[in-house]
Amino acid sequence: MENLSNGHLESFVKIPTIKFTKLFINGEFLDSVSGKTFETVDPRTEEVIAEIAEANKEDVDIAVKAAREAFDCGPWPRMPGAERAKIMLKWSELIEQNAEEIAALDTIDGGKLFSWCKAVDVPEASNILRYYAGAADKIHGDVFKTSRDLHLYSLMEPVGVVGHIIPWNFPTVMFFAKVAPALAAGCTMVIKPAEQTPLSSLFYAHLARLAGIPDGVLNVVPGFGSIAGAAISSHMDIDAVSFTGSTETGRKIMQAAALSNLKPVSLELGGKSPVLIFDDADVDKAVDLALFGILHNKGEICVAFSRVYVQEGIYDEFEKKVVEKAKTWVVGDPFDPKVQQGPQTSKAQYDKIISYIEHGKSEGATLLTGGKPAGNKGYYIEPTIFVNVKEDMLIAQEEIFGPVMTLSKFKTIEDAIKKANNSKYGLAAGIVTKNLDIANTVSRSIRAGIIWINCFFAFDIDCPFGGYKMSGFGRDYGLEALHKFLKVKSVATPIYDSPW
Ligand code: TXE
Repeated sequence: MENLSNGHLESFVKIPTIKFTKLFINGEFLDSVSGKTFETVDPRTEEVIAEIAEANKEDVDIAVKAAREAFDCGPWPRMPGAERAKIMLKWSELIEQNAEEIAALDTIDGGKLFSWCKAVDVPEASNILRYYAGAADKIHGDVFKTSRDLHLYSLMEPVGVVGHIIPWNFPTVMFFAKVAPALAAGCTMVIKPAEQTPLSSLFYAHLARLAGIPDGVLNVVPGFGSIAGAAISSHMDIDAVSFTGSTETGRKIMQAAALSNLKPVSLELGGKSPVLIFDDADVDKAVDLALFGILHNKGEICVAFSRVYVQEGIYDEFEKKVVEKAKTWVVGDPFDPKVQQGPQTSKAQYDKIISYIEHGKSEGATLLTGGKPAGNKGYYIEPTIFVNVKEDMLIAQEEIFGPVMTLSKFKTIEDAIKKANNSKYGLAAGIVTKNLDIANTVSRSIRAGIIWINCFFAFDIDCPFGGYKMSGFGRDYGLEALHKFLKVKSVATPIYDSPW
């Protein structure tokens, strides 16, 4: 394993000092009411990076009160959209100016590849802000053609105070995918980053203040899901919740929303995404695609191609080549530009993956490569490939969220479609073929929110993203996401002075 020391790496990247560790409420960094803190850990070294103020219910109440005040009486929802846009654009510039430091925060907190964070995730944060800033002054209702003497029209109003609950696998992109459309809509908000990766969101709060986002509009409350997260989803004064995370937690959030004030929720949940590789595919390219599909971000991606199905004509060649290539995959310190896969984000996630690998072995699947921790410090796991996987095995059905591929064979298109749809999840799916008929037929037959034909992880901010089945509902990205944070109000007035 290419696990280089920090000392060596610091010659080409500066590991940042941690500047922001407190709750951000009403424009100020504050200790929690209880004074409690929790540790955030570097998954490369298993060492504590910083003590972070821990929000509990009381802190969430204070943050919601600030957001409510900012919504009911503050300038943000009342500002012309173009003014909101100006501030959002300023924030996006500040992010660009601090890209290196923010990328390093996500790397030490979450084990993500530094080069990828700097080149993709952080610039994407700025792009998302710019996209929704562009929408902020184009939000409007309709005028209706009525059958009566009525002037009837609709207004699009911000939904109110929003709660965002963010996962740890994409701390930057998920933050902005939720925050930016809510800001454009004129909402105020309380954001709970994941307890594993709170650092970048606190830095973003600092930049939001510098950009001129008014006090109380954006509050960040790091803390645990069962306490701070639950306080958000059950809060009587939060008007909507937007969540990305596990299906199990999504269910709890929906339940808490139903049992409190019936707030609408949007849930982007787990996945077990298939990729179907047809006989006409270029095998070398398909191998690269399938490996990137499962190993990118160490498999901690809701859309990971965790189930690989290859048509029987090319199966043997594919199997041989994918195993050879997986063995050359470079696992190690995510600051090192040669490294392709860093450590899993947390000890809990590392343990979960290892236990699924053990389960796969005990269920009778055959391990072709990997299956072990990599190195003896940090949460590193070897790229792992299982074959002889039965469709009903746990490793074929459950989201492992790690560098673990199950590889199987299929005969016909019908067989491929059936296998692809044999999942409680429906987030993404891949098709590798040069045949347009196959691509069209299969993409319409798979129940998933996004279909990638001859590609993986091809996103654009304009393209809505979300799940079918138990992968959730509601969409991030695109103008569609804006609508999660808007309410339609209809207004009627008689045209003539007629009796109504
Ligand atoms: O997720 P949780 P966990 C999947 C993935 C992973 C598994 C478990 O399979 O192995 O989930 O990870 C907050 N009320 N995904 O346990 O719990 C929590 O603090 C309100 C897929 O870490 O869903 C964090 O901020 N909030 C996924 C966020 O929910 C609660 C990304 C996500 O954590 C809460 C992450 C509660 N009761 C994990 N409990 C994806 N779709 O990309 C927890 N949270």
